[in-house]
Amino acid sequence: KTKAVILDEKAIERATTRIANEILERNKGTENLILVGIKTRGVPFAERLSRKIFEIEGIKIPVATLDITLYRDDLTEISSNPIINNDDFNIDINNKVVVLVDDVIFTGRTVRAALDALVDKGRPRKVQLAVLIDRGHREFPIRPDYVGKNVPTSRNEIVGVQFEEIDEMNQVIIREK
Ligand code: 3GP
Ligand code: 5GP
Ligand code: MG
Repeated sequence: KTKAVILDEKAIERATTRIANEILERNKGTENLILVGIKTRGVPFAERLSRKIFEIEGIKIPVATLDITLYRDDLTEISSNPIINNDDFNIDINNKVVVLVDDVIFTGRTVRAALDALVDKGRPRKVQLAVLIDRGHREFPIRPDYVGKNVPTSRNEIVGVQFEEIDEMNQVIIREK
């Protein structure tokens, strides 16, 4: 059951605009920038950031995707081993500034696996991390560079991210497992 709406459509939009500006500010523009969305909902979020950067700078930033599957018993019990799935990643990341994008960061294991996959594909000049929601409970020394909202959660809560591209509405809710 839904306990609370933590971001409504407007708030998601504002956070996306802010992060797009922060990415541009931190990197002094768009040169060599690539966005890499982590499936599933990291991908529409990355596309929104790319669109927003286009609105601001008039430059199209490429969006690549990574498919990382979490082995787990059910939807809420993530286990310890995210694995990289397919390999349709055909974009040169050598000397690029790669911004990894995911909807939620929790333990950090998914991002760790994504970094593994990335360094197999080349040598990016630097890698940064953007997430819409940081729900805490990290199990690795990984910290996002850009955060839409920090949402302290208990372990038996779930952050529901809904993007209209997938879920036909835009909101972020918190609910009980
Ligand atoms: P996403 O792939 O769009 O990010 O991990 C698969 C999906 O399950 C995620 O969607 C996420 O929205 C949802 N999910 C909800 N709660 C959890 C959770 O506690 N852990 C993980 N790994 N996924 C969760
Ligand atoms: P981590 O590997 O950091 O534990 O989890 C990150 C991945 O699991 C992200 O891709 C994220 O979508 C998903 N995830 C973990 N916890 C949640 C959550 O509470 N809500 C949602 N929507 N996704 C979650
Ligand atoms: Mg995700």
